[in-house]
Amino acid sequence: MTDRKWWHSATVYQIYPRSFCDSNGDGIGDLRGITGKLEYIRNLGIDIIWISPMFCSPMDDNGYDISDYRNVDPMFGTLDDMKELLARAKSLGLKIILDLVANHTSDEHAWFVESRDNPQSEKRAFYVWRKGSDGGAPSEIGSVFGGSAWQYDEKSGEYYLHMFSRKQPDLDWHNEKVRDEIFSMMEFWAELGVSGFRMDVIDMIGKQIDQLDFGNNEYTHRYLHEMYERVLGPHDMFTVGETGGANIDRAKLFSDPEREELSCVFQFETIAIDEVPGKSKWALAPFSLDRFKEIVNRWQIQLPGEGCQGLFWCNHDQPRALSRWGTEGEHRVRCAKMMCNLLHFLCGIPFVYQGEEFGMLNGVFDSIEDYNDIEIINYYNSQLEARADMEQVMHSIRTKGRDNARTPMQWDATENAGFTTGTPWLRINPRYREINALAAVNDPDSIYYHYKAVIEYRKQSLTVQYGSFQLLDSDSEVFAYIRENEGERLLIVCNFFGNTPVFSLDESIGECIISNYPDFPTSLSDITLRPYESFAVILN
Ligand code: TEU
Ligand code: CA
Repeated sequence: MTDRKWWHSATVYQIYPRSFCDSNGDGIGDLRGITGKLEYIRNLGIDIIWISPMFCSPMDDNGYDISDYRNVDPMFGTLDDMKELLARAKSLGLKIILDLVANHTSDEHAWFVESRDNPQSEKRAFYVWRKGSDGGAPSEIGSVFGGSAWQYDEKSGEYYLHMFSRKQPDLDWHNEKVRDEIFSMMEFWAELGVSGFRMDVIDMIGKQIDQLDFGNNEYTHRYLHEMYERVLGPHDMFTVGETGGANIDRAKLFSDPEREELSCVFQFETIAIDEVPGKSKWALAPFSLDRFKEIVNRWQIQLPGEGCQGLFWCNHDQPRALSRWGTEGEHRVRCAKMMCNLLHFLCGIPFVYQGEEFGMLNGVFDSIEDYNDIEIINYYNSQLEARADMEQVMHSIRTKGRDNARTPMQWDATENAGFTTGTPWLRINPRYREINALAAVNDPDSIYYHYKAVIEYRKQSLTVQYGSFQLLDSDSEVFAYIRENEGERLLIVCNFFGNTPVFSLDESIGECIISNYPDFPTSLSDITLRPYESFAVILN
């Protein structure tokens, strides 16, 4: 068993501040709004809250373009509001982690302004500037948000690199001064009581752009280890790396405790299931449970011990999993509980994205004007220009667009779902009168209480935290597995769809843990599962 750490029993809750709770009626969520809801999150059994960027930002990418790392954007409040949030969280026993967006800054960050306006300054080398090649960009690298990753600057006649929007210039991590600045900024937040970081596209920091090497290299690991020695280790921080490009071997390099880099990483293999391989996220492919099982199985078997992963169904970049791979229909509640079981009994650190705990669904938007996300808008415009089939484009956006997850949190059945007294910045899901936090808290049979029970179970179960994993060979519509630790064996069975497949195991049931139906099976031999049925039991 790996050395125990304070976060091994934890479940993390992700807050997208813009959409969480608005305290002053301007239609945008803010820090005071969060502070007022900390108790709700604590009651769910959560240990750690990850707050998506609330730093000063021109909001080109909703805060993932930071212009001042050491202050709060006025849209979200003040630094004092943040201190109050941290104090309140501490009194409730909640740890707060922030989003470290340090692959790039905003082009309005003072470093970049100086870098651009004064090519002689030290700040020039904070970013990646290159001369053009014959009449064009230095190379043909594309930005994640479409178009070239190079932006021409009239004044100096050079190009700067931006892997994301043109308002998100990439920092040059090979420059020691850049690393010093970032580490000292992290220290600033550590001293204010922050317990760790979620690290945005952290697998890209070591990139060597002239070699077309995007960061899958020794530099990335060297800089993370340096960060560990300087900040993370001394403060015993919990960290999760967004490492979209990582396979299992790389995930080990990032999260092997002995290497002293990150606590855990997010893998993106599962969320790429419903896209055509090698194409963009917008090229839709059907979900395959077999493929999903294969991926989860591989990661569950190979990673633990030498590494650790953050487990998630949803975040602010992905559509709501319940809409995406589950159901919005009559079995919505059952399905959400099944998906909760599937994920939360796995080995890793589970993450819950705001609203997931009571079954929030994808946003509902009428036309392109209703959307806000830069990735969606850029995609739409590029397709319009390319004279693509716009029906198909809108279908992709409705299915995969990031705004699906960014609609305001549905707190109650009052106007604007209790999110704001003003006009919400993004359209609220029309089903908020039925699907909201208050209704869930008032219903003992709700998704919320199912999550709470599973989260509490994990906290005291070494089998869930550290046990081995064995995928059972079951019907292709069933995801069933066993976790085992020191003689204790947990069986988790998930009927992933609305059909009634048969499940059978030559074992007998000991203690019943949780089910999404009012009863448990009495034996495991040839049981016909009910739609979306899922249970966890201890085997004799
Ligand atoms: O996302 C990184 C990333 O790879 C995304 O481009 C992701 O693939 C995409 O959103 C899927 O649609 C992080 C943040 O989570 C995201 O919100 C930011 O826009 C991005 O970095 C740039 O900071
Ligand atoms: Ca507000």
